[in-house]
Amino acid sequence: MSDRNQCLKENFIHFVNSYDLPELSCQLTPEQVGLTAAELVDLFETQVMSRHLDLHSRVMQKQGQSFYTIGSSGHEGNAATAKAFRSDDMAFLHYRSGAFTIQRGKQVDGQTTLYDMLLSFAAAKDDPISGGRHKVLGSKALAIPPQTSTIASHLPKAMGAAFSIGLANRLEHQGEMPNDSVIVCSFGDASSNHSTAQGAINSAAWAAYQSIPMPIVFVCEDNGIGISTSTPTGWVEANYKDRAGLTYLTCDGLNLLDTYRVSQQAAKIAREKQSPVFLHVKLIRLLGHAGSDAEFVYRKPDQIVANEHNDPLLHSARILLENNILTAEQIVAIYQNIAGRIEAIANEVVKKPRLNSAEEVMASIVAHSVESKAVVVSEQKRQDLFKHEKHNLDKKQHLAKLINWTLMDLMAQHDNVVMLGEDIARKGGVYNVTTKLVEKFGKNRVLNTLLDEQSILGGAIGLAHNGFLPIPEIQFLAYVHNAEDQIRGEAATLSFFSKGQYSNPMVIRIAGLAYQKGFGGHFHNDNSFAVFRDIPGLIIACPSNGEDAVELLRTSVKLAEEQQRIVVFLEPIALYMTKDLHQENDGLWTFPYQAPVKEKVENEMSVSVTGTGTDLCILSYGNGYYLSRQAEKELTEKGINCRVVDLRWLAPLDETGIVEQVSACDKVLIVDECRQTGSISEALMSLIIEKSDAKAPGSVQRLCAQDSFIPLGSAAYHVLPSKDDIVNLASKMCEKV
Ligand SMILES: Cc1ncc(C[n+]2csc(CCOP(=O)(O)OP(=O)(O)O)c2C)c(N)n1
Ligand SMILES: [Mg+2]
Repeated sequence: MSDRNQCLKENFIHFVNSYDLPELSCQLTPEQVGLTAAELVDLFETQVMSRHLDLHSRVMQKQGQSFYTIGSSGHEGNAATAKAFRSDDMAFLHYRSGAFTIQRGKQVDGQTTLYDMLLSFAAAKDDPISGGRHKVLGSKALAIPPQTSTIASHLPKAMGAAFSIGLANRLEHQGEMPNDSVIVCSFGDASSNHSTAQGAINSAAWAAYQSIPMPIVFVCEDNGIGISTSTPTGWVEANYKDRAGLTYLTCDGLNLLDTYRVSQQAAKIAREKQSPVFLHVKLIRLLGHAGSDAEFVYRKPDQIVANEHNDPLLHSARILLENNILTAEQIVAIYQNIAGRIEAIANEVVKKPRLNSAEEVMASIVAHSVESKAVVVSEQKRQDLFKHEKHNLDKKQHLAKLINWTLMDLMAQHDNVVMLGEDIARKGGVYNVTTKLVEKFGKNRVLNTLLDEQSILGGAIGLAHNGFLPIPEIQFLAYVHNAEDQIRGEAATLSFFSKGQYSNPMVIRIAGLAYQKGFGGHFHNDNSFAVFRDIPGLIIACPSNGEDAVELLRTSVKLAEEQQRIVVFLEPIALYMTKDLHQENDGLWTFPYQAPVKEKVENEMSVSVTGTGTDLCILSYGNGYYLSRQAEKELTEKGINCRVVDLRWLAPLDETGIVEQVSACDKVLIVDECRQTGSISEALMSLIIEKSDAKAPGSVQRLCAQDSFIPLGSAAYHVLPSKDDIVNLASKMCEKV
């Protein structure tokens, strides 16, 4: 087929000049929807700008100057949606929201939105939102956090952000978002089927059904197709029209007046009733899915031509002509002038430098540091807080209790900390780790969520957008996998794609790893956290004992707060209630609770070491460390002098500390309770080979779990490293069998 870019560009002028314009779906006048003539012209200009950005980005791509041409053509009516919202209503946008972004740019003084967007198209370093890292729609000044192009993955955080507005009001929290703001988020019709979209919309409705404020408008931009797959006629409406807790509105997205009218209604319901709205906007997609998409493969030529004749810009031209606001000549002049203007800006931006070193690219993986807002809690207040434990506070405790007390203190020190998860409130979690927190801090700070990990993690991102410091909990490690993209694709990339302007700090508590007695199966004993290990910037902490847990959890919250980091705090379930190390009642795995002190700890993310032996260095963490400590005793009795290193921080590894310990010993045994494949043992092996003095062959060995899932009951121990396995292998390595 002929170059549709060029056809679309020229046809507009031809159709306007010949008054060959599509029928309007309704006979609204600008006055009826509250728009002046000037405002309507302004919206039309926005549409034209968005269109020429699309058209020109394809020209740029052909010249090797633009790298991602997914556009907004057919969706330009979202200019009117933008106008129906305030510029401080945070917007999480679909990738076809060029016109929305431009229109919002006009609502805020001093913006150079076209220039900025073209910088982004050209991947120029000066692109103010991503610094040349991606073509993303976004702007800090416009309250548009940038989105990745993973469809629907931004809906859970939009839901969380909406929830955070009501929460901030209830807690009198001074956040980033005004108390009376609403959240707007948009997505496509095919995306509305995604479990992530379904989950987020369901969560919003679930909250609204219980009268929990949820000021959000879900804008479904329904162009009837997802890449090449048609959405069944009427499906979106049938699917969303009668959902409990959700108001369904619909409009003709090709008609600016109707879109503005209904978008205003949607914004009003969300703002005044604080309840969620599903705004179903019916429109079309022009120019294929993206520049690389050969639309003629799945759409007949006459369909393509008919679609182009239904161009929303032609609808707008008709409205302007019918209402005697502009003449055809004036419309064409606007169209051509804007084309020239965009070309001129594009010619400037392509001269701008791009990122040209790994250092530059990676500079925004971690956001900027901020001042801590932690308060010192008075002794009196602490006594009140721990009143129910006053007879136990000076006794040694196991891991679960010490985590619980640490959380108690942290919540008192940081009034923006909010915990959320399944069964964490009244029940106190499956293992009582969050027990009593809801009694002390109330149900607005310790939230029982619905059963949806995507909503828990995405919800946490949304809370963080509004200045909260969330501590979401995932009940079992295996249950993070259905929602991992919220960490991997969303939370972890936000700073990267926003040049550090947006961040979503949080500490994600996850109960996990194996060795649970009496509670089996691979879901409850999942021994793999490989999914987190390669996420740039992510921190992973894993305490093996209560004393370390206190320190690690405090440091995790500090890193989240001051460095805006995302921390995964992995809690070994099997050690929660463990009290003894070598024999019953020795109490060696219980520890005293130290009240928080303000002083800074020096090397906060370091390994810890037990023993000074030089025959063998055992590197381990979590349950493996506990077993290694048991083995250490037997090894010592056999005359093998070892030291046992607890990694504690699994990402980033304390490389210097590890190399120092390894270098002091003849042999190294890595004890890893996770699978041989994909476990941290692989990284440790590489580290030792790359960075420590060469060791003789065989002097560095791994003892890992088998590449198996964990079965029920005692069968589990066949695939997990045991104390005896450690003793046997270490003895063999040290030739003292
Ligand atoms: C999770 C995920 N799966 C698949 C894709 C690939 N993909 C990108 S856009 C798209 C179609 C989306 O269609 P729709 O939601 O209707 O939006 P439209 O492009 O039509 O505006 C698909 C399948 C993706 N980006 N993310
Ligand atoms: Mg679509």
